[in-house]
Amino acid sequence: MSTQHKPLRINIERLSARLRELALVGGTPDGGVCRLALTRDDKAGRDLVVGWMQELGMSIRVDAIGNVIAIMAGKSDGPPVTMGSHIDTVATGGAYDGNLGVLAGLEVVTCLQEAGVTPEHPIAVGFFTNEEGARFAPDMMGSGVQQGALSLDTCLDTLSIDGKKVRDELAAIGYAGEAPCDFRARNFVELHIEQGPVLEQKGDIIGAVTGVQGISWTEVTLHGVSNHAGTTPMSMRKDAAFVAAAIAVELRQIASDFGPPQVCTVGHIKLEPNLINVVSRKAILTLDLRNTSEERLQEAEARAFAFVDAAAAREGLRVEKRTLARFAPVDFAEEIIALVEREAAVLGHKARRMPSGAGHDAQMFAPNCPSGMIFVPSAGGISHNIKEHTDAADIEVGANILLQVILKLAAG
Ligand code: HGY
Ligand code: MN
Ligand code: MN
Repeated sequence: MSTQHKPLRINIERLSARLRELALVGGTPDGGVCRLALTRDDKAGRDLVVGWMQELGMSIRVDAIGNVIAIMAGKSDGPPVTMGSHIDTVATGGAYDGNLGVLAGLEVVTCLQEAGVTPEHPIAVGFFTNEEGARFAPDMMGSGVQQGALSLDTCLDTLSIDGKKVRDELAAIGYAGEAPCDFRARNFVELHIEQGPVLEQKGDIIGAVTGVQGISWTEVTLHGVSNHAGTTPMSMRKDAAFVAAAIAVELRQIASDFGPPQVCTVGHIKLEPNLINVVSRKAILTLDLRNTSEERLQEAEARAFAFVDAAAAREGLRVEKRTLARFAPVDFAEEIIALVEREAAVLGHKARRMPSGAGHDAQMFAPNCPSGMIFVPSAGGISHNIKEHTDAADIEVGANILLQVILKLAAG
């Protein structure tokens, strides 16, 4: 690796301009971003980022689940030191969740090329299909298939919440790639917004992420009997909406009884026929349980599922449960966590060690190579919300630490 006289730094104006340009793809009138996985907007976002990868002369591989990996050659061959994240968003998304990790990776490569730096090991930047899991469950689908945690065929046959198959939507946007889903990295480092309040509340700018908490997603379908809201005595009802609401209340109680870091969310409830004067014959709801402890997560699941069965039985409902996602907690590599801390210190910042409450593509790489994440603050701790924001000054610090971490890892 050639020597440098002045330290390399990222160009925050260029990175910010690209974040703004990508945020316009799937931009919503209220200033948010809706770029759900495998939609036309996702295709447009993918095409834009692939164009930037091509401008950098990177070799690009698209695999059978639509993951895109761009590679900058090193002096030697072998698995690349890899950065990346996702560019699909939830429906009420912002400009930074996922997008920052991908575009900061391209910014790092741009800096190295401008400085004439040829790394010993190849460097890659990737974006992974359907990280959010909002349209197709589970989340981290693309990176999970690529890194061996999920089955390609099962995922390709997965139906979206709007009744479409992954394989068909992938083909429709032209990202059903030829490459096998077998990419392996030498290291994986993901820059991401925290999406929570910790860094901001503690007055820190950098998080050295220690791992990702366990995630349990379940779809519950309750079958009742529709009936007249005015004439049906309460004792005769088989009311799916009532039990769905009771489950949502119980999940809040579980989180309260367990205490942090246990979180429980009912984010989706669909009623049929969903009319003011009809007792619901059907309710479909989703349970999202998370904890940094696998043991406590299993305890929370057991209590939640027992409540679902008992509440349904009391109301005389038939119940079906379907697992949508189940990932155990993941620890990141101490060598990467420590490297993030060191490079943050060199730049004058103390990195706070902290777990991630959100799932990330990095957790899929962790079993296969030393992996880690760098967090930057989310204003107000807000994410999955159109008001998601991170100051450019904080992004600049995080991206410069990513640059230095990658320089060290790629130097071998
Ligand atoms: O749900 C999550 O944790 C991530 O946003 N996919
Ligand atoms: Mn994300
Ligand atoms: Mn997200």
